[in-house]
Amino acid sequence: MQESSKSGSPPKDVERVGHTHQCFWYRSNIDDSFAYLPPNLEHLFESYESATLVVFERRYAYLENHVPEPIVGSTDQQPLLDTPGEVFQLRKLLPTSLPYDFNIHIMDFQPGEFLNVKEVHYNQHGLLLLEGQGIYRLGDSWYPVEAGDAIWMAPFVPQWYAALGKIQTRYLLYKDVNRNPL
Ligand code: UGY
Ligand code: MN
Repeated sequence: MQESSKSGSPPKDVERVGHTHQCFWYRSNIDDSFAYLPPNLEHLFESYESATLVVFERRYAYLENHVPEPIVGSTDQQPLLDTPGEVFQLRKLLPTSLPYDFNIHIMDFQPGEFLNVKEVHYNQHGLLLLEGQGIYRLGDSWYPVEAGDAIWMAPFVPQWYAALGKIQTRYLLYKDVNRNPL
């Protein structure tokens, strides 16, 4: 977003999450902040300075008796979660409870660290590499990736990452959860 700019609204029934490194958020001027807006909640993103942000929008999958709430926070304030069998550091931006039909994972790898599991799962991912560089394997293809690169991972695509270079990798990962994929 440019200095003094405002977003429009998402379409009906579309939820939204925004995450930024350098920006002033609604009620927050902390770097690395995020906001989750449930579907049909009137809002706008307003930027007083120029800012780089990533926004995910998704048509919300309603579930009877469950209502998602708006959330504003910052990555640093999210607890580190257990990652059994893995070495990367994991934080999640949204609650894991049923009202939320996706989550955003923030994953950190030190140079030389990699995913132990070659994952295959029904969930789709949208990934944005925020810091660092490494190799992403998707199926039988291997891609050198660096900060600023984005990846869409289709359901069931085999996936694996190894961090290279001299600084930590941090990536942000959309993952659909809590709904029957069929
Ligand atoms: O949670 C995940 O599916 C995550 N570990 N996947 C990934 O990093 N490609
Ligand atoms: Mn995965």
